[in-house]
Amino acid sequence: MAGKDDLKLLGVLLSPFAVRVSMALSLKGVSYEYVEEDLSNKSELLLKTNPVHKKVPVLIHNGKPISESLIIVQYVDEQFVGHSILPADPYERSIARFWAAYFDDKVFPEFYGMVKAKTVDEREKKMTETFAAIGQLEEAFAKFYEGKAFFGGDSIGYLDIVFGSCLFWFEGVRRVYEVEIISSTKTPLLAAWAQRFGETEVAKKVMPDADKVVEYLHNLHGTATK
Ligand SMILES: N[C@@H](CCC(=O)N[C@@H](CS)C(=O)NCC(=O)O)C(=O)O
Repeated sequence: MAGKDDLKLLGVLLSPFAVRVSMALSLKGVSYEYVEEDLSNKSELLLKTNPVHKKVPVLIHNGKPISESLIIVQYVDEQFVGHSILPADPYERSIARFWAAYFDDKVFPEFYGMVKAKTVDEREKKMTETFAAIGQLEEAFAKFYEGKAFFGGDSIGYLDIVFGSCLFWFEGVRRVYEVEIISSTKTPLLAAWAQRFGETEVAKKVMPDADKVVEYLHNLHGTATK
């Protein structure tokens, strides 16, 4: 199927949501055209293909747009042969979808609130909430996935893509704020998983450099890059 398909991905370099789609396409071995958007001046194509949210990522497959990263990754899995991303078992699939939604509804908003916080107090409040949310993920790993190399089992699956797409952000935040979102002391299972994930071919190929996050954070707060 790869080769016959016209695939265009609208993204921005630092968007973990766009990184998810790149990871899914890369796991499937599908080639695509990547188009970097300027979110301060959104393209007509973005506005036309995602008129409801006007956000990246958007995957345009043979002219048909799909938006929302969790949905796009599922689409890619269903549409292309090769590496399976979602678990085959319906119950396991539901568990993976539950934790993916949890990550996007709970973990990421707290984390991003911490990144954007304008005062130390606000940052600390958001940091506490982020740690609490991440703590739940550690428990989920222990309950559903302990003993496995990845959430997907022996190889990367849906949740690995969903959580793994944010690891470069966690690393950038660690360097700038000296805060470890995932650590071997508080979240040992996730820390070991993150290490394994970072060593995979897909992470090495697709994950942006944490230096870019460091640069972004310094620009955001008007501080100098160390
Ligand atoms: N739930 C969406 C989130 C996508 C999202 O927040 N994209 C950001 C970039 S990381 C965006 O396009 N923001 C532009 C805006 O809010 O106007 C997904 O999973 O795709």
